[in-house]
Amino acid sequence: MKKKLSYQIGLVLAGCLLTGSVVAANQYIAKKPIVKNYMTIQPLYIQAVVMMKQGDMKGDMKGDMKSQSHDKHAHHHGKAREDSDIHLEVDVRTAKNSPYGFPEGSWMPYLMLHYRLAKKGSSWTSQGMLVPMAASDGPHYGDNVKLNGAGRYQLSVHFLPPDIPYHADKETRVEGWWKPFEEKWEFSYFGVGKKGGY
Ligand SMILES: [Cu+2]
Repeated sequence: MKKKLSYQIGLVLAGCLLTGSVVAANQYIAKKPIVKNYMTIQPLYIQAVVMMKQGDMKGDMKGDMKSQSHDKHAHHHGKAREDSDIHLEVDVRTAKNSPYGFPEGSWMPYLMLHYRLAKKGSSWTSQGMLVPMAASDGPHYGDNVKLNGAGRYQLSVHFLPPDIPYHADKETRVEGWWKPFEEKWEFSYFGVGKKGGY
């Protein structure tokens, strides 16, 4: 009886932990997705995640990332979850009537996204690449990111078009790629475990 009760309390506690800190809720950085070059673009963040690649050892990456010579690995998988505050994502999908040959609503692959973060009222900045990856909320460009505490941040993202061929003959041609461009957004971060933060 006693054992059963503590088991039930354990379950309730586990449930609280799950709903409190593990469930991913998107924090959208743009109030509305923007449409640029026939792409719908929405930056957002969730709690920092564990990322793996084919050939990685199964199991908890946490010990893995810390113990072995993982510096070169960390490069491939982005920042380790425990060294990060958020997982920054940019969702890029093909908009209506795209002349580039990608169907509406589909994830836009083969882009290169470089981000820069700056904390308002300070000299703190951080930058890196957002790399393509798969997740339950769909494929996206992203990486784990360490911020500089609660505050107001500016996010700049530089978009490079796909470096792949496109058909150019009269019968099957699509439009040549758009020129590189940059977009800026601002957002407030309230800190790990806070509403609007993680
Ligand atoms: Cu991701």
